[in-house]
Amino acid sequence: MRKVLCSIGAGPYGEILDVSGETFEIYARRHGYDLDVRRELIDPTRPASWNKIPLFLDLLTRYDLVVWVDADAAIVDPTDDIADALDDRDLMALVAHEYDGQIVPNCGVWVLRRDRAVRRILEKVWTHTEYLHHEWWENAALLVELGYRIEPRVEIVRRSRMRARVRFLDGSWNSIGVDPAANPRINHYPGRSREHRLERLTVDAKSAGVARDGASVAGEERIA
Ligand SMILES: [Mn+2]
Repeated sequence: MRKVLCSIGAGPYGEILDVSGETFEIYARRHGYDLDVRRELIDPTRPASWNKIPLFLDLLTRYDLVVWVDADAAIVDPTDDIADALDDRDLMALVAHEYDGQIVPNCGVWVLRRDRAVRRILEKVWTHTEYLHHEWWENAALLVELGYRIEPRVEIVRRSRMRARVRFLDGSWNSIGVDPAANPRINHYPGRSREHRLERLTVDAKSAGVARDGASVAGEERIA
């Protein structure tokens, strides 16, 4: 199976990706992924977050499995391959975060299998220009395509064949501040300042590097 781990960090996100990307390299090497890390937007007419969609459409012509990790996220525990969390029937995988009485699938970590239905939903997501500048960007469009409404709160309102084929992953694969995992595999910092992200990702990258080398990490370098 041809697998690729991808991310985009353009402009001010380049510096963030420099840090998180170290952890992507460790993971890719360990689990036999190609690494496709972009420094430029594919469609600069759209907000950065949307650019993962054309990247997926391109990569899915060459790879059987695409794993996306946001530039503002670090793989802190590379022990397991996220691909192993999918059953044969699963076409995509996401973490759904629980907060404010809602359960919200999040595109910060997104696994996609090569399949016509996956290509179709990506193409439909791309057409939702009403969410171009929504605070959740393409994540809002994906939710709608998966049968959710997003206003006034996120909830399922329609049946969706694709939703039935989405594997909702353990929260450790996309641990965020409002819904933190006890033992994160990926730490993600949505909506945080550049300074906060750089600071936390730097600590994460250090601990990921140490985990690779099998050495112990000094207590003060760890985030509790
Ligand atoms: Mn993010």
